[in-house]
Amino acid sequence: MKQQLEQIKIAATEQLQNAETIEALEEARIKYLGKKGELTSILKGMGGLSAEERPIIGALANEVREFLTNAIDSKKAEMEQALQDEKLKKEVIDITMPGKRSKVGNLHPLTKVLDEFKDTVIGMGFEIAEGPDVETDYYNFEALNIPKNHPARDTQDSFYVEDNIVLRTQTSPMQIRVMENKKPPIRIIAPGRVYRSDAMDATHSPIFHQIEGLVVDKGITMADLKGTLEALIKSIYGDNAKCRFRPHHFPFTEPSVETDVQCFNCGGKGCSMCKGEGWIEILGGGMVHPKVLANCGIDPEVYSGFAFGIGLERLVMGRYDINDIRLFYENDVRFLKQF
Ligand code: 2NM
Repeated sequence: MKQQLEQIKIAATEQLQNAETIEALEEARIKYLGKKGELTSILKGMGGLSAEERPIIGALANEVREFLTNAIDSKKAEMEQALQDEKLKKEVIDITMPGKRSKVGNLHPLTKVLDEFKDTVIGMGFEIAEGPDVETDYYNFEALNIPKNHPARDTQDSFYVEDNIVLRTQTSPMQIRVMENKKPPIRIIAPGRVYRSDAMDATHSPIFHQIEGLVVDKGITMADLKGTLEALIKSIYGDNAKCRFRPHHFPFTEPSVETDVQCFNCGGKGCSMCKGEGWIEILGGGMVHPKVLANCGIDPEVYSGFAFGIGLERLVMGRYDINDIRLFYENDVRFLKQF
């Protein structure tokens, strides 16, 4: 038995020396020290030894077990340390390397141009008024002097939620609310989504954005309207931009105008962008109809005002040479990241 133990010690030592992985070490541990291991079975067989032999073999067996246990543990610790060192070496961080720039998005072109527009009019003393997309018939039509038989009121042209509830077709209902609640002087713009039952194509969308402006005070005239709109157009298209005013009709303004900007593509000569006209229509406006002022409790004998409305999409399309309105709503990053 003594010989057996010494052989185990030699064989185990050799196996440990050859072990190159933690798994191989574990294998050796099981082989010699495990429940069914070689050393363990010798210890189990000690019952058959004589009283003199038992303590001697027992001591030797313990010594071998301790020797192997220590050898395995220390080799295992060495291997773990080596693995850890290697890992640390591999994972070393080179702090001099350039950082990875994370991809940040950018503002939607509609938002960008609207923000610029807001900055400009805030500089002119306007405030921003925002309100609900869902309106009553009264605020969307009646208060604005839009007659009962007007085509805009038709269910063919507007989206009705219920009999008297409609998705706003312009942002002017917001201006009615402001006029009802605030005494002049009033200087506001009302930007936001508007809804019209149009078929989608390259230049039409049932949902688009409008910016409407409103100024009410004593002594406001057509000259204020022209001066303000000209200043706005120059802020959008540059100081050399030329504009012209043509007579028009809106139910809520009298007199009313449509305003064109000289084609920024051809300089007025006529091209595909302005369809040979030399001018591009960009906004409508006029002097607020006395009935509209009266509807809001503002005395038209004392006060007067002007208002205007601009389609945001049309503005941005002209500015960035975008030829299809649908691009705004598709959220294709290839489009969005260009601005
Ligand atoms: C336009 C054109 C002309 C307009 C009128 C009003 C209000 F509320 F004062 F009556 N707000 N906006 C107006 C006038 C809007 O959009 C093309």
